Amino acid sequence: MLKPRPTATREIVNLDGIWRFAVEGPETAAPWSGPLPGALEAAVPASYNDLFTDPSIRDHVGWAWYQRDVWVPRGWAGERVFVRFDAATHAGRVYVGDRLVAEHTGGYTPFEADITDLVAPGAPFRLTVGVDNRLTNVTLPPGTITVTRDGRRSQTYLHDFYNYAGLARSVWLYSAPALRVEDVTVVTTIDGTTGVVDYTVTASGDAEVAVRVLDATGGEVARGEGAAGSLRIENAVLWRPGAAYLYDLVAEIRDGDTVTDSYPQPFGIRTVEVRGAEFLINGEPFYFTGFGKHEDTPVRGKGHDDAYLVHDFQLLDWVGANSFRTSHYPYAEEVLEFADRHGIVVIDETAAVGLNLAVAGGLTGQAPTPTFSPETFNDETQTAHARHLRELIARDKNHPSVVMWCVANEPSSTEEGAREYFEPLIALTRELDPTRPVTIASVIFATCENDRIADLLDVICLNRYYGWYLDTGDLPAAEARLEADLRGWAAKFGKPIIMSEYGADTLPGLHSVWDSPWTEEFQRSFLDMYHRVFDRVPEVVGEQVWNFADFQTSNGIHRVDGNRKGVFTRDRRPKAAARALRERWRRIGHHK
Ligand code: BDP
Repeated sequence: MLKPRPTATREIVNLDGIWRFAVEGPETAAPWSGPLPGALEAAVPASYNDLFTDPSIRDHVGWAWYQRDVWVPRGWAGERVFVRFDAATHAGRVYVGDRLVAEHTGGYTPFEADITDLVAPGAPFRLTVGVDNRLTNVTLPPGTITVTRDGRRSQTYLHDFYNYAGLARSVWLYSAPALRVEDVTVVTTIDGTTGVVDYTVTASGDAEVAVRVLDATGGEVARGEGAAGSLRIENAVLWRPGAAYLYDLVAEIRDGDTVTDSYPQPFGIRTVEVRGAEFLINGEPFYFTGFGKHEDTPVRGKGHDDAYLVHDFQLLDWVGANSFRTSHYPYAEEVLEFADRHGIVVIDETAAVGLNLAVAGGLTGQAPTPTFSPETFNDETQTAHARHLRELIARDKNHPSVVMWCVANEPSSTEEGAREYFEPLIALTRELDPTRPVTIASVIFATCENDRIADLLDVICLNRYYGWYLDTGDLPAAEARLEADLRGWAAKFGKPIIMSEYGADTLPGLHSVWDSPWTEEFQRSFLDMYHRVFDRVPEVVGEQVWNFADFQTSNGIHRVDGNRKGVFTRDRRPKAAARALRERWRRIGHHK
């Protein structure tokens, strides 16, 4: 699905701002048939939860409603009119006046509706959007709804971040011609000093399609006719980690000499390949440094914010990080575009986090009930998971920053049924995008001996907490375990290994002369220990600390105002470990 962009043939109106707001209740059963009741208003984009002081809103389980009036620009006569939601978490329902125009499940991918026949240029209409935050065994992420003893609905879940919901990303009204560019796919390879650009353009009907490639200065460097083809760019400037360079593929629909639709798709010329135990970008070994991140800030929850976007990338640069993982869901498209422009490498993950009932069994690794079964995660979950993969890859396939798909985080990959569940999904990922490696971030219970899916993956991503959840505070014991673990995977699979999570909760300002868990000194020593081990194991091709910043979670006795494994606090101040990472990562660069 194309991101709306203004062009000579398309216009766009941003609908962010203050919307009327109400949570579902007896008096809001049919809010689309009129103005929302009550006086609440909510900011878009933002999760609604932390905006309000009323705990029944923050912890609401079910539908919540947003509404505003929208004017259609009077110059849009003859154009198609679309309303586009960058995300509605976790499910959305859109009404124009009283009419349902779109329904979508999945809280982190966009959807849109053609509303041309329901609105008039130069006139207003009422736009109402419902968002549903309920998680079940067939949603991603999954969850369970229970009823408390006093009759309230309560949502529980197996993932370690707060179940923020709402319109956390932008909303757009845009116009496009009836006969228009609907999709663009760009795949690049390198032939000596020439960039080879294979493109496919999908139009909404029979159309005469042409493409032009513009370099970063806007100069034309290639052109082609037809909906698909291969273009050659001599002396191409490659997209490299830390040295981004973007071209635009301008897809045009023509009627004789007139361009009736035009859409610029940015892309970078680069290749990605796994060879032996190496991860290659443009044929050169790449070593990942950086973090697992979250979309999480005070007050906004998961609301996208351009100021935090810019600042987070400044901090990535300051600390010397060259990559991050979009743990544990697809991030706002603005984040990937920023990474494209600034040469940051991204591992792009679905919202499949929490497919693991063994976690509920504590550190035993034993699931109290089977994770994969008709009653738990089943065929319907798998179908939803496939849809999530399709939507993720459709949205993100053209980003040069995205170098790998992560199909899930910490599923119960050691249990019966795991292979049957994941094998088709991994195959689907490869079919949808044969150009990028595929991984899954593996849980600590999965060893190289008992894991049932690692052989299906290109890169072994390991989340490990030796010294924190296991051998708590005993770094020598943790060091031995970690090294044995890594060497086991390396010997058995011979594939590249990325430590996709390792970290220790740390309260800023807490100090000790000893390596005491929760202190700033411990976080440093913990990371130092992991780095010593990584440097001894050649198959390790990357390290992504858990987490970039502290983030909010549900209540729990092991969480102090959220998860505190951030190298930065939630308001982005560095803990002591940040400077140690900075020293190491600036020294390593892109190759260990
Ligand atoms: C891992 C999860 C991550 C958690 C982390 C932790 O992948 O989401 O936040 O552990 O416990 O299991 O800090």
